[in-house]
Amino acid sequence: MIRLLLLVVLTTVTLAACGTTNTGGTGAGSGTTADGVDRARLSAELYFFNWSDYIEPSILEDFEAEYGVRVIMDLYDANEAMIAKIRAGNSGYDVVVPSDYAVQSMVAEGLLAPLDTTLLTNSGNNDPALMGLFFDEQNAYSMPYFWSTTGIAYNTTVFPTPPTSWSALFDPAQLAAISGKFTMLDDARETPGAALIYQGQSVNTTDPAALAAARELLIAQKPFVAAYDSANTNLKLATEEIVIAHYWSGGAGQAIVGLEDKPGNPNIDFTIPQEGGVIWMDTLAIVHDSPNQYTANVFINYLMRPEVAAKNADYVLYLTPNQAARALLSAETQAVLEVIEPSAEERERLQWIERTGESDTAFSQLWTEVLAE
Ligand code: N2P
Repeated sequence: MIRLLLLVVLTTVTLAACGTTNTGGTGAGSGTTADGVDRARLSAELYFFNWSDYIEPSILEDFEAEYGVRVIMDLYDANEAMIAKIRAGNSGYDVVVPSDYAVQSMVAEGLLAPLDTTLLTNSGNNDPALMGLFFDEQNAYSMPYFWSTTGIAYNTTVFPTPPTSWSALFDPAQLAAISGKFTMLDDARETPGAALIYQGQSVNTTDPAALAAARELLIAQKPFVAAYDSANTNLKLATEEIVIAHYWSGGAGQAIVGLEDKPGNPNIDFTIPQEGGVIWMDTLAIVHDSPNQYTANVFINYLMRPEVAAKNADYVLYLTPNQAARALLSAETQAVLEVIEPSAEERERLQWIERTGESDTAFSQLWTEVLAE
């Protein structure tokens, strides 16, 4: 009985306290609403620099309808291109989507602003196993957005048995048959990385001999490559302009299902070769000289709402780190995830790309040399 009474008293006190807090929060002078957002502090516009095919288009309209903030989005297809613009200063961008190693580089160069964790009330929806990763252990600068792997996407009518080795893309004897019918990513870390993995090296080695061997392999491959392309591999696979590609698993998912403006093709599949592949995490981060940091935090928090993250993942088809969103995914997405989510056995063969030193010079130099050949 005493216990029960105590419970009643405690409940009453708690409710009273909540009431006071709520009244205070929405009180005079402040534009704060029940969601904790102070409308008076929001900017009219927010500039979002994102990878292509990487957000469900109506999400930006929904955000504008709810908060009155117009989001202007520009696209990029490589971390290095994005970083170069931010490094130059006054880019005008507020929110960017750097991958793991790019977060490391941008933090080291002072290119990111710390997040305001008091505004990121939805961050607890993320899988704890995908928070605090090596590139930002406190998530002081970045929130997980999508993750996936890099391996080989292929057309099952041309490859009834899945390619098991990167030799499918690097062995000259196998390349003749697919000459002009395959693409490699246009990426200073991923593409040398695939060559290094094929040669049994770490994707992060800066050993000059290993890098020279990777460069030679890429140069020998180049006459057979249809294009270095990170933007339209999904489309080219779906239309069967190419039959195999060095690609991201989520992009393969997009090639299967299609996007708003790109068709799908059920014959596309994805595999991690026996030598291994890359695992990566793309993140939401705020540019150091963003004039709209409050709005940027509100936008990042919005994208971490379970129903928004689920809508996004249903379209984008990469793997969402948002645990609360997973149960909300469509049956079609769940089926595609079976194809693109690495198995436990595949996970053991995956490597993270890490920052190797100032500006990753060894890799940018190697990649420039390959492109110049
Ligand atoms: C969007 C895919 C970007 C993934 N096209 C690269 N980490």
